[in-house]
Amino acid sequence: MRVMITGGCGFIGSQLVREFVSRGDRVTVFDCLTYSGFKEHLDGVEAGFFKGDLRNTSDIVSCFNLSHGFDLVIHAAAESSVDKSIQGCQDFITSNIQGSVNLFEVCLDRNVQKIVNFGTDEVYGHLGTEDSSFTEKTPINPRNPYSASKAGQLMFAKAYFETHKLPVVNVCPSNCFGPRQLPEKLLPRMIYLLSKNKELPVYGTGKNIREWLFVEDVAKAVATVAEKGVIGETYNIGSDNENTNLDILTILGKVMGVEPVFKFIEDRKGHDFRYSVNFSKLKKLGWNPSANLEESIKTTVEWYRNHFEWLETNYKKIWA
Ligand code: TDX
Repeated sequence: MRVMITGGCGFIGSQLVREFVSRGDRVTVFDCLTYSGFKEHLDGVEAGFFKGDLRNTSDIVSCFNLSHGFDLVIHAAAESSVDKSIQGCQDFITSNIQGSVNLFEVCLDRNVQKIVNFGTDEVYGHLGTEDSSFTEKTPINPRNPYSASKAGQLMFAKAYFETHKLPVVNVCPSNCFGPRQLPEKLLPRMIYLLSKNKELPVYGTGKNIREWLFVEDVAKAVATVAEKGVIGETYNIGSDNENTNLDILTILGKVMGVEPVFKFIEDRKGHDFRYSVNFSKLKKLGWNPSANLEESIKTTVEWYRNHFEWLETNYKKIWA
């Protein structure tokens, strides 16, 4: 199959590229190499590359022309940092909403068979400790600029499916972690600081809960959805590994052999308390998460130890 993966030089995107290449697909990466895109994430991977920006429809059209079209498009490109979106959200609106709509238009025009569109669990808002997990029927209720932009993207996908019969299937994964994630996110940031024996800046009380999902499981879930997902539907992707931030950092410290020292700092504005996803709909397609939490954190730490220069350079750029 001819597969286009947007954001294929990013953290999740590059894992998707490895997954689909290993399945024998002909993959073309479309990426505009912002601060979160790295061509070296694809070293040794047999995939085509097109440098383009989803905000320019002409770039998307050129990519389609060069590759003589695509059967499947996986749309993983996104501005994805909640903290960054709180500082300013113009890029989130132009990339996640306008860029996605541009892509949908070209997919319609060029008769793509299927599009897997990335949402996120946080489009559903947040939960209290006792609430039941988000299902695909939970109303969309974003609470920060990033999740509002992803909710917009999801809404447009749904509207294009209803109005134009866009063959789109949506996925909403929980918090992903693994090799190649930028240290703007919790785990790689803390891997860096623990390596340097520094205190860990924890927002608020550290009692916020996330459902931790290994990136290799996400890629396999997307492959399942690409193959069997029903057009027009949304599938949550989760792991059942719910942990408070303090608990996940304690596990991380144990894996790294360092006792974490927490420094409780000012809370994130509008900090979502808990994300938890019910992914029984995806299980019915035959996918189950297979990663063991501690083992996959070990694999992740190992990768960062072997790529410490990359981690340090990006840590300094992001948290300067
Ligand atoms: O330095 C930190 N200290 C801290 O306490 C950072 C970076 C984070 N945190 C907390 C905030 C959250 O409760 O850790 C938790 C995880 O934070 P992030 O890694 O920023 O992720 P989150 O805000 O949960 O959003 C993520 O999950 C859904 C991703 O950023 C999104 O891209 C994804 O869609």
